[in-house]
Amino acid sequence: MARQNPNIVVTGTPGVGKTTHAEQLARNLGFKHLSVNHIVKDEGFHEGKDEETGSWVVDEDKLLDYLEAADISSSGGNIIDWHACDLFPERWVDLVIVLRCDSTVLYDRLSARGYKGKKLDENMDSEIMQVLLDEARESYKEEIVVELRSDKNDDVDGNLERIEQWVEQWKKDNAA
Ligand code: DAT
Repeated sequence: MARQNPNIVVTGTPGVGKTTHAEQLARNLGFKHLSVNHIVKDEGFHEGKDEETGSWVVDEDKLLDYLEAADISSSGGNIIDWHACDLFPERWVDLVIVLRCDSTVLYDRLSARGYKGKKLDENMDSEIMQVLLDEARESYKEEIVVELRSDKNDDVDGNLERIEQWVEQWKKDNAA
């Protein structure tokens, strides 16, 4: 059966505002917020932390099995929040939001979070080189990938409004 609500991936470099957007979107829309970071940690879908970067080494097969079992594809109404997106099958995904942030703003956010050294440098490079945007464009159809700015609080309000309007339209277009 076709899903009644769209599934939305919110992606971008750490610190761009994925959690901020995903939490509010889920609340406003009555959707489920799937924080992949939390799932990986809580369910132990990792092989420890990378020594140099301090990031989890994720067991993607276990993660995908878990999401598959959660019936994402047919249930709909999920906001999947992660700093990667290429592993989610296209058939699960209706919209991919790639959040972008000015590099000086991101530097301050990541420093405030305690990132330093290689972990800080790698994430800064990733944002400057638009790695996540390219990954999203390579993995999904062009028309479902949307790049949004997340520098200021006002950006969040505008982005939420825009995404919520898109959801309304999706529901009209996909009404049974
Ligand atoms: P992510 O989940 O992508 O790692 P986050 O939502 O935890 O990012 O945000 C990181 C920090 O930046 C957090 O303190 C909230 C703040 N922030 C995020 N988006 C913002 C925005 N558009 N304007 C101002 N602050 C923002």
